[in-house]
Amino acid sequence: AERYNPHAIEPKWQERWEAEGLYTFHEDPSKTKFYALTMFPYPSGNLHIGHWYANVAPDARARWLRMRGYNVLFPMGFDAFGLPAENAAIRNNLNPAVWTYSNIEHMTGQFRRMGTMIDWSRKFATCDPEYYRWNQWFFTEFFRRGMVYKKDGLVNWCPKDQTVLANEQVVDGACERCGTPVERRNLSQWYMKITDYADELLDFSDTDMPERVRLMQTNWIGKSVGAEITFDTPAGPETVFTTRPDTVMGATFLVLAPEHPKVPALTTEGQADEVRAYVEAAGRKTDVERQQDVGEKTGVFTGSYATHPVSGHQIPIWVADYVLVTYGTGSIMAVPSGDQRDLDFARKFGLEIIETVRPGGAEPMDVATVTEAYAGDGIIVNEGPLHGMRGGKAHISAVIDRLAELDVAQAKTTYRLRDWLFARQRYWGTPIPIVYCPEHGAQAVPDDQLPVRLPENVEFTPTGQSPLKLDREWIATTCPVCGGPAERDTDTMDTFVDSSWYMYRYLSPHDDQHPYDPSKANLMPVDLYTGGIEHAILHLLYSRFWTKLMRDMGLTTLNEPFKALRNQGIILGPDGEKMSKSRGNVVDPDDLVREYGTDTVRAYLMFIAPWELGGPWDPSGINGPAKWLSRVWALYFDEKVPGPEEKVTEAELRYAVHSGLKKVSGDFDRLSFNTIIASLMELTNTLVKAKRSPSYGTPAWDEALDIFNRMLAPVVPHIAEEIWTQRGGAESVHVQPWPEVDEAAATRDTVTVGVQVSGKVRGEVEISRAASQEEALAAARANPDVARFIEGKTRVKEIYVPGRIINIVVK
Ligand code: ANZ
Repeated sequence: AERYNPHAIEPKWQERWEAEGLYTFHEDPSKTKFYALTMFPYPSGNLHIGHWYANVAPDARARWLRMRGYNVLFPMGFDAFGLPAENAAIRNNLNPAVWTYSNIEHMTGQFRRMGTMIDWSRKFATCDPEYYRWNQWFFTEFFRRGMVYKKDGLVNWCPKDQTVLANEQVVDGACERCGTPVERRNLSQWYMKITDYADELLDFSDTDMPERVRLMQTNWIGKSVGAEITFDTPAGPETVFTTRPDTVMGATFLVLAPEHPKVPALTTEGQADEVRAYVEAAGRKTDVERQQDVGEKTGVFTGSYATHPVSGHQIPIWVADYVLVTYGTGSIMAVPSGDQRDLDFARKFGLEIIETVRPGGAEPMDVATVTEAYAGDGIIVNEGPLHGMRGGKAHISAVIDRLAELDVAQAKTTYRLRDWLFARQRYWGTPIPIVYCPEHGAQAVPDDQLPVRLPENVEFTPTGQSPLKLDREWIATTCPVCGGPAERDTDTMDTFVDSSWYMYRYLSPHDDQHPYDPSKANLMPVDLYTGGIEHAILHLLYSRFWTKLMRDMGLTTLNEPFKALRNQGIILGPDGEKMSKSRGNVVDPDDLVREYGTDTVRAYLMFIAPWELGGPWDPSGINGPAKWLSRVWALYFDEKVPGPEEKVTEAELRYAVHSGLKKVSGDFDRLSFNTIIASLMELTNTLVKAKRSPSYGTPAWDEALDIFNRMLAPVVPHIAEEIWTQRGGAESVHVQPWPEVDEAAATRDTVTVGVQVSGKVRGEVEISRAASQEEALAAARANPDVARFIEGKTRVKEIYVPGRIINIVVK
């Protein structure tokens, strides 16, 4: 027989599947829909091994669900706006659109060679005007509803990419994309009111997300329940935010962030030089450096004092960079006995320490020597209005009520989350559909003028300044209110806008009346969304937010776009490091496909590691799956080869097949892909043995080949299809039902059965519950206790009552 040659069969099947529209999704009310979605790639030029890793296993699972009778929607597109296209354009002096669309073309070909069941009729790129038109439509709707607004403020600026960044795009003080330290600039920018949804975004009850993702989003939103307390200072009243108003009696000084606007007014002449030098030095540090707990606390006294609102004592006002201007009110009441940072600071600068909350039964705090602040629960020990009340984070509401009666504090909830700054000073994005009229101010571009298209004939400047700024012809327009001359906004939208709602677009990718056809709403939510953990905050938070906006506009009834989310791990280079061109440890999937074929690469990527963990690439490891598929091929197509006889019984074969099937189904359900491949390999071994056993050629053997063929289909679709067809399958294996588990055959529990010879009990045998009559009798005859009584006699009748008794009648 022919040897397994993936290169002969894989392109053939890929073409045929496509020509026959095998994977085109059609709505079918008789089936349950399943929307499986993998995060769409950026069209950087090539699919790398990470894309394969992220896509192959979800594809196998989508195929499995389809065989199980679900109507599976499995689309793909391209997240096509963004800086790399623009940078490439500047380098090579070619339009970003040309670069982007040629990359999309190439990567679509690569996806096809991956042999996925993607429905390509739904493909789109977010840089298509037919797509970004709806970004603009959403923008104008939000603008009318007051959900987007423009405001001046300190923003993050990347000097390399020459654009502002959202807070979410600043990682450790540097640009998420290029790693350049981010500067602060005062600019007028567009924001989206994500903070209106902060509380709702903390509620995950309608979306099943991994704990880690929920935690990251929760921390990002950073809800703090506490109070505001106002202190009188020489520069006017100063309000602080505190989560521990119960410790107010222990507040022995105030601390202002170096950028706090009251700092100059509070600085006395004698302290002026020192304060100025300190503020300047702080400006050179990033927020992260400033918040790190390591290192000595630094700070400087302003020379002024505030009045404690309860005790009336004068307490010093300091400036220190561990207080951030961007959080709360930019100032704190410092409580050294309750907060470690404040204690370290007080110790260093010799400031007063007053015990506040004492745990039950404990000795009073020795404020002269204490080095550890007490942040837990207890009793408030200070003389005054809070004396004897319970203190600690869980007990602040009674304290706030008490302090509110005295007009000292009021309840306040603070969030770390800021509104989403989503304007970018770059070219390759969705133009913001706003025009500025000298008479009527900022006006949304009317619907019938959308899309506002990006101009195509533009000059790119090497400084990276947006060509939109230079294109006077494009900028000049008319006011939708008065028709007089007006100018277009030259900013473009953050690309995270594009990915915030793209999952809806796949439902009706060519709709030119709506962002998506409302009659397809029943196809949402995405039942399983898969992608990298790097999107835990940005993309996922924004898309959850967007769905809530759409819900409040009546465009969906859903609270969440994703019913469930799962993250895959990362495939590292053989050196255990992240793959990168500069390290030279990159594995190219195209090379692997050329050498081994797609099915082998697919199987290896599922086998290499637990999918959610990932791990280093082992170059020799791929030989395992390659050999496996050759054995599978030989199993079906080679003649029965002579060799040592094996003893796989029909019952054992059926047990192996059905228990394996049951295990693989469970593993698909749990997304445990590596164990699926392991089970299939193990089952192959049993089948190879069975081929040289008495079970060969029996009904159990035929059943095994049929079931195993279907089990292969989701994982290695090409070889499975070839086997299926050569075995006479008329329709594709990929439209066959997933086999049913025969529960009885899948359980190995054995029974002990008594054996009678001519009515007298002579012994007992242990056999499988699923054993056939033939197998049960064979076991009985082989039992030495029984054999003695039948030796040399003629067996006239043999009866097996399954699971109960065997009777052999002899003469
Ligand atoms: C007094 C106090 C006593 C505090 C105590 C804590 C413990 P979270 O939970 O993160 O919201 N804080 C407030 N604004 C700040 C700023 N701009 N920069 C740095 N720290 C700031 O933290 C809230 C607590 O962090 C607030 O409660 C405040 O210190 C500090 F035993 O006030 B606390």
